[in-house]
Amino acid sequence: MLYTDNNGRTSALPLIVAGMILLSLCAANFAVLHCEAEEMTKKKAESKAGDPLELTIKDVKFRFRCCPAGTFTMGSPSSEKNRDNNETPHQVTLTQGFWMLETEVTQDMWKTVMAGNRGYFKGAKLPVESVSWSDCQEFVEKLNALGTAPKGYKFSLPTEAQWEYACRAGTTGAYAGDLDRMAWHRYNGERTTHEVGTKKANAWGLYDMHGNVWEWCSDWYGDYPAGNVTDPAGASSGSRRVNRGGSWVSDALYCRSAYRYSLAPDRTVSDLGVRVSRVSGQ
Ligand SMILES: [Ca+2]
Repeated sequence: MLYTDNNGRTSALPLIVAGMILLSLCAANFAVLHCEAEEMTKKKAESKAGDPLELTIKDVKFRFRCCPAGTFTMGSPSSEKNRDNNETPHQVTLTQGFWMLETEVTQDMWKTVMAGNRGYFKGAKLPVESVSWSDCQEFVEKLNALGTAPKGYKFSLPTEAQWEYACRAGTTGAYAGDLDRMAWHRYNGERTTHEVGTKKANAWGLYDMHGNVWEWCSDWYGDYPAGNVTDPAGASSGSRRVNRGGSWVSDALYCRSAYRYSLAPDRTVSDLGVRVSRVSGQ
């Protein structure tokens, strides 16, 4: 659009000036992202289990904890009390480290990305719940579209194996520590969700992996493989997606590190939320 001044002359000057301002603003944004990218890359190379990484997305802080590449036993031993038959222990190797969100996704985080709140219980620091697996995929896609993950990284729902690896944080028992100190569950949860991060974290600094709300994983639910596996991503197809960790309404046995549950991907429940991870990949 051309500009006509008081003397009747036409000029593209305002447009040029506006363009220059816009370009300088974009350059500033790129600079911020560039710095973040360098910082993240540097941290990834040097990080050890539990190291923090903080992103600010539209003024809301997303804190992640480093889960380094490694091997662990997924599932439960036959000696574990209240175990289920679908928890066959097997060795899992994760060849890529990843960054797990320190807490469940809060309603604050959800609103920032999705422009609308979800949750039967309302509160900025409460975990989002009553979200379907499909809703959570949309959340991840929008989070990626914001461009806050540097080139070579993306946000994702954790795989079931990544989730259990992060939950255990090197432990091998039924829980990653003292359940009552770490989890809001049926007998201390007072029939509601609780603000994230108010119980004790596990050894890698992750809160509420046990209890508060169940967490969707990316996998289709299916039987575990017979032998040892590398970077498993669940069944190739199915009708239900995996949920992990138990909730404010769960008996303790459902909060076990190895316990597996699943629901149809369109289901929404007031004790089922989500946690995201940041992984390598385009
Ligand atoms: Ca949880």
